[in-house]
Amino acid sequence: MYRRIIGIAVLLSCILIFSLPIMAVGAIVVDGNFNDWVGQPSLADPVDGGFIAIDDITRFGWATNPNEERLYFMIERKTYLLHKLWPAHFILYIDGNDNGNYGDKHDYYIDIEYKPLLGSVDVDVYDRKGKPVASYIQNGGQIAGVDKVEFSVPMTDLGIIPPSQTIRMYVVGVESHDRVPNGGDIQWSPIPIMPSWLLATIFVAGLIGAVIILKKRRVVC
Ligand SMILES: [Ca+2]
Ligand SMILES: [Ca+2]
Ligand SMILES: [Ca+2]
Repeated sequence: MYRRIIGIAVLLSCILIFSLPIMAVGAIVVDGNFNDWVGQPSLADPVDGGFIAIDDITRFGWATNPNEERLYFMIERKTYLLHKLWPAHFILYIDGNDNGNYGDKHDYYIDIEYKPLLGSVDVDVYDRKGKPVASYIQNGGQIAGVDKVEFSVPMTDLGIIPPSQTIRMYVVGVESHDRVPNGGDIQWSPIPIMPSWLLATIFVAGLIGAVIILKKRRVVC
């Protein structure tokens, strides 16, 4: 029996080890610090526009936090001369029912404007007809080094019910018309990542369950 228990413990340990990269990624905080985006999914995009294309996107990232029904996003733009004077303005289109159509009742768009001189990010959610749904002002911009902006939106404001709902999305720079991805869209099932304490609980519960089952089998034999 002990060999079987050890075997199950090894199996559960392997599952835990494979989960470590996920666990190692910390929670996203909308604070203008971008270290929290290391290891999160993102899509790089080349510099496409000229000097006046002030919202040429170079990277787009997306994430969720454990036990939080919010979507987190990060947009990086090309850094320009005197960039503090230039607001970064983007539109993020959400296909809420994953049907490739962005114009039905499940679909939304998010207007994001980072104002470097004020240090604030205006985030406005609209339905597909342009009717305002929600509006927030967040502090998620960075103008030192590479220009980036981070922001979050409650899933409820986008009609998203986790964990089974898959969405599609793409983001556009308003002035440059730079689109990421260049063609098609990003498909995403925004499931809040399982926290480390829950994984550890599952590991212990699995081990106890295995011991109980094996002991019962031994009694029957
Ligand atoms: Ca942050
Ligand atoms: Ca680009
Ligand atoms: Ca749709």
